[in-house]
Amino acid sequence: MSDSEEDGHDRHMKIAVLGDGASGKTSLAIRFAQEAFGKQYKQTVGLDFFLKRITLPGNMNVALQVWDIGGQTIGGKMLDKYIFGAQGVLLVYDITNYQSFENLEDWLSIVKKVNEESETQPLVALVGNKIDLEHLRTVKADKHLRFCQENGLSSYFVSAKTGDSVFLCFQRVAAEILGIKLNKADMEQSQRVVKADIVNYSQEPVSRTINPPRSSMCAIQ
Ligand code: G3D
Ligand code: MG
Repeated sequence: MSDSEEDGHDRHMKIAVLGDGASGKTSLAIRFAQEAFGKQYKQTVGLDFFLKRITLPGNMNVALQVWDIGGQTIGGKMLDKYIFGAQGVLLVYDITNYQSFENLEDWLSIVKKVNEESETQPLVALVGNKIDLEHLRTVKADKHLRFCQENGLSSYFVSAKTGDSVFLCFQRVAAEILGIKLNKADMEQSQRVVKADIVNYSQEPVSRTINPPRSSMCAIQ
């Protein structure tokens, strides 16, 4: 990376991935950051985050810090810290598991509560995962869309397993947060080109991080 890019166009961003256990949060984070669908990856305990750089139009380099909630459930003690300061929140449910969709109200209300006193609200996106299992779908797309409309959420359907729309989802969320418009060509390209560096967080100067994580809570992937 050249000096000018460092100076002018680098952004850091925290994205928190929330939702019921087994909805595919860890799989999505791994698919995005490491371009893999993990067999060897264990059930998340505690909290992990992934850092990945992407480039948006205008040569904007964005380091996305993706926080994977791990085994936290609604009401978990660490949730507030985990959500706090995120510019983006992905609310993930499993399209084959109706309960995971019903619980979104609760997940969303936690996000609202955490941000009650802050001036800026995070961008929240609704992510229906496991679209490779369309034949097992129990949450109709119009329910998903209505929930988005009612709550002002961006809408995505993805599959961590096949990788369908995963990069696109993170890319569009980042672009929306930064107010960058993606054209069709940008989005089509992102469907094909999914290569980017995985950045080791410890090499990143803390001063450039918008929301430095409490390192004691984090496992670096
Ligand atoms: P979580 O982090 O939200 O708890 P995981 O969810 O990422 O651990 O995924 C839970 C299970 O769903 C895993 O299956 C994982 O392989 C599967 N899964 C995640 N995303 C997808 C997807 O897009 N399609 C399909 N078909 N399965 C997915 P196991 O069997 O390991 O429990
Ligand atoms: Mg997990």
